[in-house]
Amino acid sequence: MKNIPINSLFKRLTLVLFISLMLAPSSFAEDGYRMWLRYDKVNDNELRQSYKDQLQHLVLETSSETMSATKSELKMGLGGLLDRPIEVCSGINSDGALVAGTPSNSQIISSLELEDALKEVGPEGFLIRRMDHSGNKLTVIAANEDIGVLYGAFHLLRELQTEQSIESIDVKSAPRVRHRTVNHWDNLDRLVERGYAGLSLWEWGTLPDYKHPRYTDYARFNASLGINGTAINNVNANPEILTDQFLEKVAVLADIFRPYGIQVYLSVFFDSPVVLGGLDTADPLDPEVQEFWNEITDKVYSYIPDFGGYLVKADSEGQPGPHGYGRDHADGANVLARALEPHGGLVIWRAFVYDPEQEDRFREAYDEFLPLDGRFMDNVTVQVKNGPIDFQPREPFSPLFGALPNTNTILELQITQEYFGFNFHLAYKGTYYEEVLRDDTRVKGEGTTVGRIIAGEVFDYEHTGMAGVINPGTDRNWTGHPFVQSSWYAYGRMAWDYTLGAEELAEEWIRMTFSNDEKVIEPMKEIMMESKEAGVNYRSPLGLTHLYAQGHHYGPAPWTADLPRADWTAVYYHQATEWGIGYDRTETGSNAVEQFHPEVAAVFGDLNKIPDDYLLWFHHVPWDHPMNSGRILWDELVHKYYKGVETVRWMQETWDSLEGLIDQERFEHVKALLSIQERDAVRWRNSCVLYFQSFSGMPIPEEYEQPEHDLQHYIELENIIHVPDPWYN
Ligand code: GCW
Repeated sequence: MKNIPINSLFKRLTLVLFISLMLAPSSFAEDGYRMWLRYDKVNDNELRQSYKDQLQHLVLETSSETMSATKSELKMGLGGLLDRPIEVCSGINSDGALVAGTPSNSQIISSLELEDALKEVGPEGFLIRRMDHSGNKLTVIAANEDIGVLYGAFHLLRELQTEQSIESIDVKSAPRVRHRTVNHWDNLDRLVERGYAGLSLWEWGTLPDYKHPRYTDYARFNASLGINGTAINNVNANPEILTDQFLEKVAVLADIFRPYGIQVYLSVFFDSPVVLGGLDTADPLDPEVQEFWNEITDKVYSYIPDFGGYLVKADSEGQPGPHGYGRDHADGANVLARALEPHGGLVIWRAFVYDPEQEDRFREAYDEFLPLDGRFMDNVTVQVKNGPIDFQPREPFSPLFGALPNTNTILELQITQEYFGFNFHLAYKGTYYEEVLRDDTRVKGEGTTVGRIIAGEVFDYEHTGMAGVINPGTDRNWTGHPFVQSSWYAYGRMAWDYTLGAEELAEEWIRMTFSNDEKVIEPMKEIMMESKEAGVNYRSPLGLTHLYAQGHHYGPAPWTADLPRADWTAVYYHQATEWGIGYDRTETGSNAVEQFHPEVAAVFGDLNKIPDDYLLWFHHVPWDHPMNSGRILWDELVHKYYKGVETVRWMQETWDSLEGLIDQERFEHVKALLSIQERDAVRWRNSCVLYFQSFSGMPIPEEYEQPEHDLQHYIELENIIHVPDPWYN
């Protein structure tokens, strides 16, 4: 080796090191694992300094499990955001203390005379304030219970993550509904029904011994939104979940979630008394069946003392239920409710039912549940899916909201993208949730929104709540498509406060998950806000619905006709003929419109009043029906389908403008997914337009790009390519 002077060798090595650092992938590759709790350093130096001055040390006087979780979150969050470790002290040293606690666990908090304000926030709410204390300026997070302190800590961290001034912060926050749950459709073999993000999070094989760190992170993400319950297994339930083998494992998950205020619920199989108990019936009125449920429930509580309760899908899509024994849903729910009652547990009974005998699937849930109002025990709540058919990209609100004054009723929403392009398409559902929550049922006059009903502001519900069907799995970013995280986020925040808007939540999420740079926020927010409607337009505009290929629910198949059940076909939903299209749910048809309050029915039922978005949900109209735009129905339909594709192309261009402004990993991931989405949107559009054209016989106006292939090509495509990833076929 040549004799190189040490100085020059050092320079060369430094250069090599510098170049390799520039070229090497960052050791902090942004893979999305941290979701919205990234806690990266606040970029704005001045703001960071002001946070540092105001939050110099942390005072936390106790160490319950929840307070320890609070402490570790604040240490991690503030350490990252302020780029320096935060000192934890037992008392106030100087200006700039952050004091967190309850009047009973903190002497400082109890000396601050916050009792009156705390009375207003209940067991889970919190206050955040800047206050003076013996000449020192403090930031205070105060609550009645430890869990409120944890929620307050997440709130304060969010203020910093979104770069808000906390100089004169004054927050009073309490959840508007009691049960803010997420539902997993995870099977015990770890496949996730409608999952699209890998295998189930729950490693049954290594539980109860190995506590995967992911379980704690999962709890943190949920708690940061105020989620307080999780049903961890599929509603198409495997009875085995109630065996000791599984309960021992579930108990470990419950232990991990408990400090984060999250109760575990289990989905149960209605015929468990037969399958597990060896009885020859699961008749809910049989005393032996009652005894079975009492005993097994006592056992569940011996493993999990704060167990939340049972979630049940019964007499629905092949699941057994009380109807099999000549009983009704109330009988079925009450046998479980009686078993849970001594333990304070809840039955969450789903209203997702439909019957092949029923002429119009739309009507079924309402027709079955309405006569049962008032017959469910107090510790039962009926979980109503939105909308009345399923989780379609657009549905009118379910008429059950407002129709059950004497039955606790909660709203079920879908976060996983079963009908929105799986993990391949970008579809922020915050706008969808906002629509539903603000829909006006009119049952007690104007402003009787779905949100107010499920919050118990209209009827005296004891168990209020919302449930979100989430899909996280073993994918590093939890949700498959990075933007599914945003729907989870919006859902959780709206479950806490149904009055929050989709747009402000989109912005919060972007700031926390991607960047506080306005150059990122505005375009990304626009993409998110347009994305749901784009999905509606290229799949099923103007109130069309359920045009999916059967089974997987991904690609288009409006031609699906021959299936064992009519209500599984697409032709059942669109009813296209040479004369026209749409499902007549007015008096001349199934009259499902009568299930709504008369003021709502008067709008949905009237061709002149119904908004375009719902037209074909309720009316069968001719192809030349005049629309609000001045176009005839056929032209409007074509226009919407093309608009859907155009919006996706606009989303692609807008996304491209973000290159260099966000991390390259997620930039490229989403860019690739958007190109899949564009390809699929074109396929949807062409399939539907060509298929409906075979009835209308009308042309696709010349100004539009004409479909590349004929209808037959798209029909055959259904048999070749179901979904981009054969895993989901
Ligand atoms: O939309 C349908 C889904 C099923 C699901 C069902 C339900 C869990 O296609 O996969 O089953 O809804 O909500 O029970």
